[in-house]
Amino acid sequence: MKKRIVELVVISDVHLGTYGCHAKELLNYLNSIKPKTLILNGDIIDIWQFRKRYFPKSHLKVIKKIISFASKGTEVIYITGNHDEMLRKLSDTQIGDFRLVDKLVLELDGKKAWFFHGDVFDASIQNAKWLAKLGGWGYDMLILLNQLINWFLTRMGKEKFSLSKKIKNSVKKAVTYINDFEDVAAELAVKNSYQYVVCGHIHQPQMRKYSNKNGSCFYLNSGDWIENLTSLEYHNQEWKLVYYENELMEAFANPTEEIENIKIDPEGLQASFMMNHIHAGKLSSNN
Ligand SMILES: [Mn+2]
Repeated sequence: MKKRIVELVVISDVHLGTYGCHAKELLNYLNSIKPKTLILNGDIIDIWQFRKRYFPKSHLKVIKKIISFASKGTEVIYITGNHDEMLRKLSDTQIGDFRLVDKLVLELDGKKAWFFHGDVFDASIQNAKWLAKLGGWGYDMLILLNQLINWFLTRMGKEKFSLSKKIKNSVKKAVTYINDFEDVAAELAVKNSYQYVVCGHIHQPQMRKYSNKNGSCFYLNSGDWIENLTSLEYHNQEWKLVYYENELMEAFANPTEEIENIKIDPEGLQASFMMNHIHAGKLSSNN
């Protein structure tokens, strides 16, 4: 099976370590591509909700796959999000082909592209509180409940449905918030003369042109791997919003692939984050 070579791939909001995360599908997708640069635009590992009882093998495999990309010549850039904000204390670290940053500007065929997660707008956009908990405990439980409902629905021969999408679409506030988020990001990009602004955070895949009296830009959002299963790909001077397609990508699954040789123990991972905080002398009193 031939892997697709892609210049630049952006994924965000994977939320590894939560029930809603579609790690298997993400792994199939990652196995189907060969990116020159991979941008992880925030909320990849959900450190907020980290619990040692839930971190399945498939989630570890995603981490292993990312490490394997970095060791085989893919430039991997991890941009921090709010669910992995603990990593912000380690920002601007570089280990080989792996880089950790809070934001990033790249030049793509003479055009400036601005990448950041997007939670920076939470304080300034009205109604943000409503969705600020996106990926939080309640949301994860909602996804779990939804999986249960869908299990029954499928058994009864009925179609699946998405509880959270239904809630999001019916709550006007949520729709307004998404529009506001997109406009605020795009407006800021125009102001700073960026041609592309690429965010995550709101779990709403998007690719659209924005214009105001000062100019225009393209607003892009890589979506998430909880509900939408999407990524952004830039290749041959063109952006594409890619939706996961099981028929196309599950052929890349590698069931014999073993992860035994890589030791990531969630407890140890958490401990090492703590150690880093202590070493940096930045452990705040409230966590
Ligand atoms: Mn986020």
